[in-house]
Amino acid sequence: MEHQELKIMTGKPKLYYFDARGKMESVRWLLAAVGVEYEEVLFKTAEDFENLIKDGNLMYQQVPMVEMDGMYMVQTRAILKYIAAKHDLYGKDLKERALIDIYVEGMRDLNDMIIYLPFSLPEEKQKNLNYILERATERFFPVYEKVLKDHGKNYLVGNQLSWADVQLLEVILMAEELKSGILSAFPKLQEFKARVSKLPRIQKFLQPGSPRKPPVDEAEFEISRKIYKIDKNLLLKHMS
Ligand SMILES: N[C@@H](CCC(=O)N[C@@H](CS)C(=O)NCC(=O)O)C(=O)O
Repeated sequence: MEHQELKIMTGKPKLYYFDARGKMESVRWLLAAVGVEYEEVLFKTAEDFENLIKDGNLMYQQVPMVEMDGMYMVQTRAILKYIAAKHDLYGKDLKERALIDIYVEGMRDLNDMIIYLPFSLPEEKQKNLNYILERATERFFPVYEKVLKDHGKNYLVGNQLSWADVQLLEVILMAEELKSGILSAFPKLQEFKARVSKLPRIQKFLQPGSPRKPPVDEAEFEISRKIYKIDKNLLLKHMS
């Protein structure tokens, strides 16, 4: 037992998820941005997931789970906040922290819509895609474009890299996968993307062969439906 505890305290963080982006991808991004190496337990079947639940460490019988610093951490936002705070990507005071939360929550709204797009009913998919593109270009991206333009700094908050910048680059790249020219009306975001992509740790994460996962394809979508036992009738009807 002592030996086991020591291993948990000193080992690399261990990420438990299925072999896809999903909710874990932002955790992968943030760990990459702070230069922390990690291991991944990537399960592939409903049985693997059930076994993980039987181990008893998934508080809500849900993943993502990250084994880190002697804790079995669940709930994506809690995990991300912990990493951001631990590695100084969470502002220098309460107001900066609130701003980072405000920006990140908007980005997560957009990020979640994109993650859930494959769960659309086939006949609703195009409509949902259009809805996401409209929200990205008319609601979310104008906010971050204006922030960067108004303060003229390189990063969103406090003139230094924060969790919000890492999350913004992640969601920009996801949105570009849906529509390549989506940043055409956002010059500040284009500059931001180029700048942050060049930070050495981020650049490394963007290279082929890194732990970054590809967009979900049909096969992965079917695997995830089986793992989490998502019924066909539960597919999203109207994203809006
Ligand atoms: N609020 C949780 C939601 C986690 C969640 O929905 N996880 C899914 C996989 S992405 C899951 O484990 N589903 C199985 C279940 O809910 O039984 C978080 O953000 O981490």
